[in-house]
Amino acid sequence: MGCKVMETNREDDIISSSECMKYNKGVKHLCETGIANVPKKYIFPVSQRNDENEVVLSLKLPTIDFAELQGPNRHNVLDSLSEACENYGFFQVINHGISNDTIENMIDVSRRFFQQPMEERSKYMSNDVRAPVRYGTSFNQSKDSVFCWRDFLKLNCHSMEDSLPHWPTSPADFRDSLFEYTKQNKYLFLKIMEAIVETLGIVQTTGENESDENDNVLKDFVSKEFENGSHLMVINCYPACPQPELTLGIPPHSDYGFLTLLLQDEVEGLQIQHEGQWLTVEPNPNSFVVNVGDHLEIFSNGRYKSVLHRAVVNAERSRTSVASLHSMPVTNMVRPSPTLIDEDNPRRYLDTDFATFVDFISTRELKEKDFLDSRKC
Ligand SMILES: O=C(O)CCC(=O)C(=O)O
Repeated sequence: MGCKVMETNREDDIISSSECMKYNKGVKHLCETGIANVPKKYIFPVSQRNDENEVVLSLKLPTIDFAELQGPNRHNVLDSLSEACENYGFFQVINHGISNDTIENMIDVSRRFFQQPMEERSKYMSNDVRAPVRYGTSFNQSKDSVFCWRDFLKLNCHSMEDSLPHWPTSPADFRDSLFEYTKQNKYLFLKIMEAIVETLGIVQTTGENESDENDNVLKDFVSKEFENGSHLMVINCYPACPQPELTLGIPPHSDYGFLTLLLQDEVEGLQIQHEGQWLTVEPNPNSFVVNVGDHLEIFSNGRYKSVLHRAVVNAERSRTSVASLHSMPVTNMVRPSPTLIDEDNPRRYLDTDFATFVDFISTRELKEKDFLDSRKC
């Protein structure tokens, strides 16, 4: 995996190839070798760090009660959903119907995966961004000049028949826990998408009194577009860091898909950019943090915004999060919905497909919303 030898005259800045190898094994491995300071490779320029002197405010995200969304109060919840997607690009979903056991098992088995010896974890190391399972570190380790303080396991989850045989078999309960979680996560995504499509008003429904019929029209639309959609799970491990103020767990980025459903443990770390300020999202047990991805921004012709977010690390506790990124099938073209384009609202984005995105990330160090910016008309 690539690791740049810095072109500099200062000897102490030259990163030897053996050090590169060490960094490519990830931060978990680095911590296991025992370190007191953050190596240079992980030190972000001051302008990109979490400013120690700035008071970072906590944010309670807009809350969407999934149970209420299914009941007579749906109309009001849809208003809140639409407002959250427009103004924050983020919301949290409570009463989502995924059992505590499924969620606890998911976090627990993720932690246990990363606690295994390096030989077990490294079986899944790969340079290939299309690999069905990929263990790695940083954001994009073959391109990043500064590494971030994160290891990850990325798993393809669609289709399940094709993906599951590639998933790790250790810990022994890994596949079963993931299978259950993935199934329920996909169902939740489809139901939230039905609500989002309804808020966008892009599906011709028949009027409020014929709600069963409306339900079916929405379900059919969402199932046709997303049932066979891509589903990538990213299990993130952010080990405790001796000098957290010098580095980041993940640098500012937006997600490529329609929606990301994020499950996080009780350790704080996620920050979102809101009105030019970084705000820390307070973890809320048993809820999902959901964010608008680039594809939904394109599909909604810019009405809903994919928002920059990042993760910071801390000196005391390791943090685990599980991001599930959902979109249309990888062979589909994503484009602004024709119903959202007219003279007053011209098309704002070019058509884009998954292959274009993969080419984009494979050829450069991805920064902030570079990809989406490249798709603007
Ligand atoms: O761990 C987090 O809170 C954020 C994860 C994330 O942004 C990602 O996996 O893309």
